[in-house]
Amino acid sequence: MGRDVKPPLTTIPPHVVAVEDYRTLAKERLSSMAQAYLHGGSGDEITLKANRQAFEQTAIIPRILRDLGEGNTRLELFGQSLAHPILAAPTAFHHLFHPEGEIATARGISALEGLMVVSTSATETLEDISRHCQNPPWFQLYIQPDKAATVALLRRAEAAGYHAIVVTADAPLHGLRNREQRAGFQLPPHIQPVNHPPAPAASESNDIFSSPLVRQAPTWDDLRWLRQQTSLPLILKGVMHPGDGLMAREAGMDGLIVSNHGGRTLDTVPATLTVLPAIREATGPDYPILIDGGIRRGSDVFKAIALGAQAVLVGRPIVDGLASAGAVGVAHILRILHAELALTMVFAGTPQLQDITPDTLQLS
Ligand code: FNR
Ligand code: LAC
Repeated sequence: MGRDVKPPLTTIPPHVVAVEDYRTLAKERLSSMAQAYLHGGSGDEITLKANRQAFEQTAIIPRILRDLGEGNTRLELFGQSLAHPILAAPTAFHHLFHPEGEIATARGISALEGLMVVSTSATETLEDISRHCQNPPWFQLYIQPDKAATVALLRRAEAAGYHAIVVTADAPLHGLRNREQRAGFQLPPHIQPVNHPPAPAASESNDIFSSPLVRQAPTWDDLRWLRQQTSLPLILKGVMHPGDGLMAREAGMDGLIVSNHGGRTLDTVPATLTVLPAIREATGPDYPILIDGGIRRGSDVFKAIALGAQAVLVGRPIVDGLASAGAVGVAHILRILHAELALTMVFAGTPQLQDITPDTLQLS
C-alpha cells in the first residue's frame, strides 16, 4: 500500500546483465502481494533455498585444449528440434505481472527460439498463446476432477497445435504459503484462469482430507486413463522419488520432470539436483528427463545436464523478465541463460550437450 510501483521498462539498461538483476527490476514493479506469490515458497522456504544451494555447491572441473569447432547447444526433444535446452516452466496468471500477460511471454520466448510450457492457469486462452509461439508449445495439464473437463482441455490443446502435455502431479493443493499469507495475497478479481472450470472452493474446515481437492486428487489410475486419451507425448511433472520415475515409465509417460514445484508445495523436500542422479539411474540411460527449480545461471543448466537431464525449465526468472519489461525482458532472460550456457561449455571443453557428462563435475 502506498508504495510506488514502477511501470514496465521498454528497453533494457546496460547494467542489467544477469538473471539476478531482473529480480530487482521485477520487485520494483510488483505489488508486495504479487512479489510474495512470485518469489515465495512454502513454509520456511527451506526447499526454495536448497534448490539454489545445490547448484552453488556443485563445482565444474574444466577440460582444456579441446576442439570446440563444432560447438552448439542444439538438441532434439520429443521430435522437436530446439536451439537450446532452456524451456519456460509453466507459471500461472501472467496478467498479474504484466498487462500483456502470456502473449508477451510467448513473444519473448519465441524471439530466442525457446519453448513455452503453458500453464493450465494461464490468463489468456491457450489458443491465443499458441498463435504467438514460434515453436509449438507444450500444455501443462492439471487433471480435473471431471474427466470430461480434462478431455475437453486436451482436445483444445491438440487442436491449437500444442506439441506435448505436461501433467503436473505434485500440487493437489496450494502449498502452505506463509509468505503469501503474511502479504495477504489474493488474486485480483479481473485476473482469472480463463481456460479451466473453476476449482472447487478450498475447504474452510481443518480436516484437509475432507477437502474435495484431496478426495478427487488424481492417482496413477488416472494417469493410465489419460494415456489412452491422447497420442501426444505425456511428460509427468513433479517426480522426486526414483520409484515414481519408474512408475511414470511403466504408466506409459514419455518422459518426466524432476521438480519440487520450485519449493512451493511441500517444504523440506530435497533440492531437485540432488535427487536427479537416482531418478536417472532408476529410469535408464535413454528415458527423457527434464528438471527445474533454482536454475539462475547457464552453469546451472550445465550441471543439470551433467547429472542426467536432457533439458531444464526456468520458472521465476521468466516471470521476473515479464514483470520487468514484458516480451523484451523475457527474451533477454533467455538470451542471458543461453549465452551463459554456451560460455560454460566453451570453458569446460564440452562443445555439445552430449559431451556434458558426470565427470565434468567435482562430485564430493
Ligand atoms: C509455478 N509453477 C507451476 N507449475 C505448474 O505445473 N503449473 C502452474 O500453474 C505453476 N504456476 C507457477 C506460478 C509461479 C508464479 C511459479 C513461480 C511457479 C512451478 C513451475 O512450473 C516450476 O516448477 C518452478 O517455478 C521451478 O522453479 P524456479 O525456476 O522458479 O526456481
Ligand atoms: C503455483 C501453482 C499455480 O505454484 O501451481 O502457484
